[in-house]
Amino acid sequence: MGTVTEPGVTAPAPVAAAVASQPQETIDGFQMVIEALKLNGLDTLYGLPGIPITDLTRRAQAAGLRVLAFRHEQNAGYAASIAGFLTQKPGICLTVSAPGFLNGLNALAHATTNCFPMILISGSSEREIVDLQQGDYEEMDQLAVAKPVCKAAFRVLHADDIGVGIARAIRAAVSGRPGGVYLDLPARLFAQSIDAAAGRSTLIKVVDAAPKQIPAPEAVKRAVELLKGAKKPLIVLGKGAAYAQADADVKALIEKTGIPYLPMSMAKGLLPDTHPQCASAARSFVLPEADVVMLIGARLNWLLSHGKGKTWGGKTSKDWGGQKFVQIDISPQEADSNVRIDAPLVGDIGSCVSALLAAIGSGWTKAPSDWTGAIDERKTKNIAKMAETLAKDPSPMNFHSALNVVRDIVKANPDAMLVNEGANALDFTRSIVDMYKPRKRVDVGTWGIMGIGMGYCVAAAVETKQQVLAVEGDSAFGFSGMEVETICRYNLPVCIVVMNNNGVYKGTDVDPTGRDPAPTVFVKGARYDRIIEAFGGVGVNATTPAELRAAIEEAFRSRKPTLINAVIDETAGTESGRITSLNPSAAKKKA
Ligand SMILES: Cc1ncc(C[n+]2csc(CCOP(=O)(O)OP(=O)(O)O)c2C)c(N)n1
Ligand SMILES: [Mg+2]
Repeated sequence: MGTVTEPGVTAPAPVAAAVASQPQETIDGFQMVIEALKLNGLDTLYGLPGIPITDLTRRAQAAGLRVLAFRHEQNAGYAASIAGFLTQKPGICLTVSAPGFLNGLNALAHATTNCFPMILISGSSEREIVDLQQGDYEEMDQLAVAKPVCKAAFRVLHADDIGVGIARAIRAAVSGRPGGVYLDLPARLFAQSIDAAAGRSTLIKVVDAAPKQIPAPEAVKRAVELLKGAKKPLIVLGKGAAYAQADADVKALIEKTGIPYLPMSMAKGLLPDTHPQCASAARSFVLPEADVVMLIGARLNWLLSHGKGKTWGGKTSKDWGGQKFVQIDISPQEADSNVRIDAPLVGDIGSCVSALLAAIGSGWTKAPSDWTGAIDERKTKNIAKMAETLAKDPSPMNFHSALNVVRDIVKANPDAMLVNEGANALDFTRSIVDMYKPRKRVDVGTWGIMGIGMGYCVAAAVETKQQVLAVEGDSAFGFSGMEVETICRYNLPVCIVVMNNNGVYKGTDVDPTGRDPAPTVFVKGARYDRIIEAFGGVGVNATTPAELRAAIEEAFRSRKPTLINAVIDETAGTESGRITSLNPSAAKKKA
């Protein structure tokens, strides 16, 4: 290489002809990918090596990128997806071809469904062989398979198109409504050598990847008019509002209008859950009672009962309540997806909220006090009831007595990241554990998916550098449990609490024939804490709230990878947690 860049030093003179015939400095596909990512500030890869991307992981690490190598691609993918949510930059997941790609695909679909920016980069086999279906090593038409579950999918065949490929993937992932993007990089691409200067000149540093989208003034006016006439207004904050990082303006809008608000699960903490206008503790009162509801980055999907039915004061499950809706969303197609949206406000959440703030000005009459007073009354009653339940100290521990400990710890450590999955372990944590700061709670999201746990823990620790606390159902933990090795290997400050009730929802089911364990139960009295000990982490078995508290506090103090097996009464949970009614058999029983 030295002969090329410094011909005067190494090439003997006089040899003009020889110099001209020397090879020029070249750059290969691997290096182009690395430089394209770096140029765009994408400095962390979540992946799993193998043909054809092993050298990409090695060389990326050598080039100063952070490479987090997982034990299963699904977990790397979930890590990338939540990195996208936390940073507004696409999280990158890197996998091998066919099986590795398919393992990562679940996370790509999850990112798209949850509107998280993510790029799944998978190596793939030789196009000519794949397209003739001649049986290549790990043969699969990955681009075609990825398309239905992602926002956009691209394949790059020539090294001098890598810059464009990565720029397109970045723009697709973060602009408008964010989502998952697939980038197919065939093995042969990595080995291509092209002229270095010419190659580098094709790289693109993406300018303004997620341009602001300013709402139309008449749409702002329409929304303000609707809010102005409301007697019982309500704001619903979705995880889109958390993603937007418009925290100060969202807070100002809520406080200026005096409108009570409900945070969806991952919007908890956007304002502290203890905020006087937070209506979480009176959810079942405010939804049917409200007359005007403003959705900020929240979709009227199943998590909000589709905006209709009994939850919203409708007489039957299909009936609409009497609410009028304002909906702030970046996608113009979101409005009217489930019920009529009277005032759609299309734009990015930051721009929409600041436009509303400007339109409202200073003379706004706050939400009527008979409405806010009625909410406060319900809240006070429900909070007192909950305090009573939390104060109990049953033996064995139940979800409440264990989560009372988690609640105190999160209150004392508001910067810690909380990862949460399970059924009862999820629902009870969401309602019991108050959050105090934005984007500190990450969980199962739109699909109620199991398996995000350890991937989220890794990314939360890597991206935020904060202590991570994971509250995991014992079933939920099983989906990604092997990544405790990853957590130990990178020595991440992650404390995992496995809420061990011996099974899915409960540990009490039996096989009526007496032959096998019931499908919902696991080995009784399992010691999940011993898993992490195999990798040098700290394992603790906690049977009382006091033991649980001491163990979490020590984990936070030491910042050592820790897994606490919290022994929970196996009779304490309910079928499917809070969503029993979605169970076909449960519904039949009721009828
Ligand atoms: C990928 C995936 N598979 C299966 C399910 C169905 N499911 C919902 S909750 C759950 C596990 C609940 O058990 P656990 O995590 O132990 O929580 P618990 O209710 O016992 O606290 C399962 C398997 C799912 N949501 N996602
Ligand atoms: Mg369980």
